[in-house]
Amino acid sequence: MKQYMNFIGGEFVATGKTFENRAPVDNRVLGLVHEAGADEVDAAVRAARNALHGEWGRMTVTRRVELLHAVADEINRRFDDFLQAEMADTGKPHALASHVDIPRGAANFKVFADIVKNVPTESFEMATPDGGQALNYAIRSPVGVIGVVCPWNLPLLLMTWKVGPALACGNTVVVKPSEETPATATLLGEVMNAVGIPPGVYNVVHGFGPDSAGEFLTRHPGVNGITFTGETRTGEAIMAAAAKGVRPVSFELGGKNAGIVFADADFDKAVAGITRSAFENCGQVCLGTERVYVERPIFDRFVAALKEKAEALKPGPSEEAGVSIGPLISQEHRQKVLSYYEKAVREGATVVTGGGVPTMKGALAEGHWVQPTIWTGLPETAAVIREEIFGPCCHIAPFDTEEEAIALANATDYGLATTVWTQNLGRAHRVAKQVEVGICWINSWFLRDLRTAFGGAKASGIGREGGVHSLEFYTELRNVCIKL
Ligand code: NAD
Ligand code: 6OD
Repeated sequence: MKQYMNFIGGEFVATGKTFENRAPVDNRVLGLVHEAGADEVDAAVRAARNALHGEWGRMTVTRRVELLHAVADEINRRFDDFLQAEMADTGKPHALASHVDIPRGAANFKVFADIVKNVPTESFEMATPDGGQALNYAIRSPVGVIGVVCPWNLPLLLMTWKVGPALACGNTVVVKPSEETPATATLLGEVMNAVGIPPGVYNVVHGFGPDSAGEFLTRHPGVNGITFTGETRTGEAIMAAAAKGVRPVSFELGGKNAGIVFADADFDKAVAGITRSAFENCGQVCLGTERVYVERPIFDRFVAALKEKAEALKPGPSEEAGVSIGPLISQEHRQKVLSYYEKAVREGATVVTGGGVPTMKGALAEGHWVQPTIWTGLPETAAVIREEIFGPCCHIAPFDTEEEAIALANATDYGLATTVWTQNLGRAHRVAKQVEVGICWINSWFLRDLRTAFGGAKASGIGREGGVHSLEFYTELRNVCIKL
C-alpha cells in the first residue's frame, strides 16, 4: 500500500496515525496518508527556521534562481509521475491535467524566479537640512517561514503558485496540502532533494484543518506569514489564528462568479467559453461561472446551445479516450452538490439538463460522479444563485440592459472573477471597470499571465499575488537611509 509521508528537513517522516487517500473515480484506496500531529508540525517549522539561518539564507539570488529553474526542469523530467499522481488524486481528465496542472506546476517556479531576479527596488536622493545630501534605497528581505495551506481542486498548480514566489523571495515554507490530494506535494519533496534545495527549505505536513495539521500550522508562533487558498469560512478561522502575533495573510477564497453574454457576442465562442467556465474540472474551479446572464434576444438560443454542450460532455476515468469531465473530489462534496441540485428543484427551477447522477459502469459506479446541470427560472434570491456550490452547474437568467447585467453580476458577497462576452470594445471596457472582481476576462476565461495581479475582491480574498505583486506579500520592504 502506498504511503504518503510528511517531508520535514529533507526527510520523509512517517507518523503512527494514518488516514486513507481515495480515488474519486471509483473510491478505491490509493494509499495511506501519515497525519502530522503538533510535534511534527513543530519539527517542520523548526526545520524551516533553521534553513533560513543556513545555506539558503546566505545564498545569492543568482544561485537561488538557478535552483528554482532546476526544480521546474525536474518536475518536467518527471512529468508523467506528477501527472499520474494528480490524476489519481483528483480524477481529472488527462487533457486537463497534462495541459494545465502539471505545466503550471513547473512554470510557477521559473516565472517567479525570473521576476525576483529582474525586479529593481527604488532609490531617492534627498537634500538634508544642513545643506548636504542623503541617499535612500530599498532592500527586499524574506518574511521568514511561510505557512502554505492548500485546497484540492488544482493541487500542484495552486500549491506551487504560492511556494514558487515564496522560495524565489528567499523564504522557507511549510506546506499543508489538502487531505484529499496529498500526492503531488509529497512528490515535490523528492524533486527538492534531487536538485539540491537545502533541507528544511520545503516542508510538507499532512492532515486536516481543525485540531489537525492545518490548525497546528496556522497557530504556530514560528510561522511568520500565512498564504491560504480555500473556502471563505476557512479563511475566517485562519485569520483569527493569524491575529495572534499579528501575522500577515494572503487569502484566495471562494467565489460566485458571473458570466455575462451580450447579444453582440460571437455566439459560438461565447457558448464554448461558458461551457468551460461552468463545467471544466467538474465545476471545481474557484473562477468558475455558476451564474450566467444572457441578453434577452439570444437567451433561448443560448440555453439550448449550452444544454447541447453539457450533454456532450463525456464522464469517465482520466485516461479514457474522449473523456471530458471527471468526478467530484469526494463523497462528502458530492452530497453537498447534490443537495443544491435538490434545493434548486424545491425552489422552483426549470432543470434544463442534468440534476442527478450519471450511470457509470463497473467499479466506476462507486465514484463521485454528478451530471453537468443547467437551471433557469429562479429568482435571484435562490440558494443556488447566492451560495458557492463548486460543482458542474449554472443558472442562466436573461437581462435587458448593460446596467442591469452589471448590477446582477455585482449582487453578491463575493468578488473573484467575471467572464464577459461581447464584440463591442467600448462596452467591454465599461463593464470591466464596473464589475467588482479581482479579474475580469473579456471573450475568454482562465487565461493566465503570471505577471499579472491575481486575487479576489470582497469575500473572495485579501491581497494580490502574481508578478511583482507576489513580492509585496513574500518580502519585507526595508529602507536604508545614508547621510552622505
Ligand atoms: P477548504 O477551505 O475546505 O480547505 C482548504 C485547506 O484548508 C485544506 O488544506 C484544509 O485542510 C485546510 N483547513 C480547513 N480548515 C482549516 C482550519 N481551521 N485551519 C487551518 N487549515 C484549515 O477548501 P477546499 O474545499 O479544499 O477548496 C475549495 C474552496 O477553495 C472553494 O471555496 C473555492 O472557491 C476555494 N478556492 C479559491 C481559489 C482562489 O484562487 N480564490 C482557488 C481555489 C479554490
Ligand atoms: O491560475 C492561478 O494562478 C490561480 N490561482 C488559479 C485559481 C484557480 C481556482 O480554482
